[in-house]
Formats: sequence, structure tokens, C-alpha cells
Amino acid sequence: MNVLKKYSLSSTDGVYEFIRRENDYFKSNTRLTVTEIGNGNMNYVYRIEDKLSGKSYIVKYAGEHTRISEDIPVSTDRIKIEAYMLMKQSKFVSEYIPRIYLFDEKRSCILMEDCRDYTILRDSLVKYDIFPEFSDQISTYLVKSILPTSEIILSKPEKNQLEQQFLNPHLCEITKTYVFTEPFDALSEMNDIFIPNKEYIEKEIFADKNLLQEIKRLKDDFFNKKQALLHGDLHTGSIFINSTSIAIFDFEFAFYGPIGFDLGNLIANLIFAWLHAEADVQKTEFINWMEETVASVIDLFRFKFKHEFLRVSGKDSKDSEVDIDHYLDTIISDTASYAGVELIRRVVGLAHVKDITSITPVDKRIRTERIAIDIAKSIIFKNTKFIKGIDFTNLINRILLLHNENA
Ligand code: SR1
Ligand code: MG
Repeated sequence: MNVLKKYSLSSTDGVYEFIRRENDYFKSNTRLTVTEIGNGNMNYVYRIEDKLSGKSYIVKYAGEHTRISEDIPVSTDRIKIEAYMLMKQSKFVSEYIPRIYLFDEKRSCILMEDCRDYTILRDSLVKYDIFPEFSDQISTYLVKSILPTSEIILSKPEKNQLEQQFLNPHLCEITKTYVFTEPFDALSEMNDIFIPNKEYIEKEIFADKNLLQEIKRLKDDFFNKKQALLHGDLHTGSIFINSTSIAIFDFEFAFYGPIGFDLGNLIANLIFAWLHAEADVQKTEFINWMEETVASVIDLFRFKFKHEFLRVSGKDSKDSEVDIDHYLDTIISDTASYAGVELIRRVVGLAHVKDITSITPVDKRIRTERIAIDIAKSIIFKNTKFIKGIDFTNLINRILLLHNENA
């Protein structure tokens, strides 16, 4: 019997058999239990606990179709990308990623560190937990992981080699479908629209020719603007956090693309957390922190990226061939655009975020989705005006005010 079938890792029994018989990582004097802990769209995630030593590990298994639907086939190459990414990033940002212990390509699985002292950032944000260090930590992670792989640091042959290693056509195709195409297609049957907002979405998204044209440009850039090696799906569900640290995970969408794509996804998901709290009127302290966080993620990223670039290249601003301030301006305007795309696709498309879907009563969710769409359109259309953090927060506050006045 094919070993893959014999030990199908889509069940806890299969995982148990695999770790007991098919690898020698675990010694025989252990008492192991296996629990499925993941609830993501794509993969199966299990916690392996050794009851004798108290140690625990994670097994992540990538099946031949998505975890949410057997009707969506998806290449198992994604686990290879994830393993390579964890290995690559361990060179630059080992303090911000889970440790990888074993990669079994034949069985499409990874054994890695269990970040059990952390929570998922999105889960904490919907409970209004505050993490004062987050913008400093995430901006350091972004700069230290992105800059060394970027077109402004690597030589052409070095960059080509890395680009080839991280070609990820299948997962980029998923992003093309679920991020850039279906949420902008009036006839799509893959969207999941909140019915009370159907007309609003038809008018503001599907009927807006200028918007659709801009989305097409951003989709082209997603494939062609190969600036650096990116996470590819950097939302608040891909970040573990606790009071002292963060750990970034889920690297299966990694690819060479526009730097603003990662930063934009992150900013959009912070905006969702802000809007979730804003729908709940009592949450002033959290809202203030969210506003400060959106602004400082942008400003700290800019500051650290420039500083690190000049340090690594050994030049000062005027001697460098790269106009770093201009380069950063374009990254931040791309960030605005891709944040807009993420805000729209999470409202209109198949993959929602609980920051929005958990809002009750219905009237508040209707209003919040419309605010997200209005913010998205403004930042996409005026993307070149977004240079500093305050440009984002001023716009968000202005749109919130408009909706309050019209309420
Ligand atoms: C089929 S669902 C696709 C989405 O799930 C992942 O988490 C990515 O965000 C992707 O866009
Ligand atoms: Mg993911």
C-alpha cells in the first residue's frame, strides 16, 4: 500500500502512526497524544504532546485539496515553499519565526515548534487586547526579513536564484482568484456577500469601472513587480503574539512580489480590528492604540528600512544609486493600494475575517462593511498621497466621521 494512503495525515490516527513508525524524531520512551488544533482554510495542523516530558510539537500537513473543501484541489508544493521559507528566514529573523525540526517532502508535512505560549493576533484583537510593542516588533521583522532578499540589496544572479527557488505558481493563482478576480466580478459564484450590502457592493465595486481598472493594474504588479521575497498572506491570523514577542507563521503563499503587498495586507487587517472596536462604542483605549499602531507600523517600517539599507549598503543617502526615499514612497503608496484590495476582498469574497462577521446587530455590520469599502476605495484612488502613517489614520478618521454624521 502507498505509504501516503496508509498514513493519511488528514486524521489524528494517521499522524500518530506517522510519528511513531515513519520517522525517528521521537524516541520510543515517550507517551504521545495527537490533537487537531488548526481550523484554517488550507491545511491540517496538529499538536503532538509527550505526556512524560511535557514537551509539545506541531505537525502541519498539506493535503491535495484545501481543508475546507475537497472540491478545491491545491498543489502540495506549498509545504515545500513553507519549509524553505522557514529555513531561509531562520537566517535573518530566527527570533520571529517558529523553529523547524523536520521536513518530510514525501508526506507533505513539517514538524515544528509549538508556539503554545502565544495567541493568534486576530483572536486577541477581537477581544481588545493591547500589545504596546507590536508595531516595533513587526516593523523590525518586516525590514529584517524583506530587505536582505530585495532587488536593492541582492545582485541580479543572487536574486534570480532565490526567485527560482520561491516560484509559487499554484498559490499565486489562488491569490489571483480569491483576492484580485472573484471579489470584483459581479457574476462570480464564489463570493459570499452579506445580503443587506448587496446593492451597495454592486454600485460601489462591480459598477465602478475606474476601480476595476486599478485592480487590474495591481493584479499585474502582484505578478510582475518582483521586489523582494514576501510572506504572501500576512494577515493578523498569520501572527502569534504574547506580551513579550511575536512569531510569524504560515509561509505557504511566499513569493517574489511588491513589498507593499505584505505591508498592505497587514495594515488592512489592523484596520479591520480598529473597525471592529469602533462598532463597539466603549473601546476607546483600544481604538487609540489601534490608530497609533496603524500609523507607527508605516512610520517605523520607513525609518528602519532606510536606516538598514544605508547601513548594509555602506553608503549615505546622497551617494547611493538607489533613491531610497523615493523607493519607500512607492512602497507606501503600493501599501495603500493593496490594503484597499484586502479590505474589499475580505468583505465581498469567500474568505472573511471574524473582526467583521462577528459584529452584531445587523445594522452595525452593514455600516462597518460600508466604511471598509469607502476606506478601500479612497486609498486605492489616492494611493500616491499616502506617504506617512498619519495619511492613513487621517483618512480612516475622516471616513468614520462622515458615516457618523450621516447616521
Ligand atoms: C480558498 S481560501 C483562500 C484564502 O485562504 C488563505 O488564508 C488566503 O488568505 C487565501 O486568499
Ligand atoms: Mg494562512
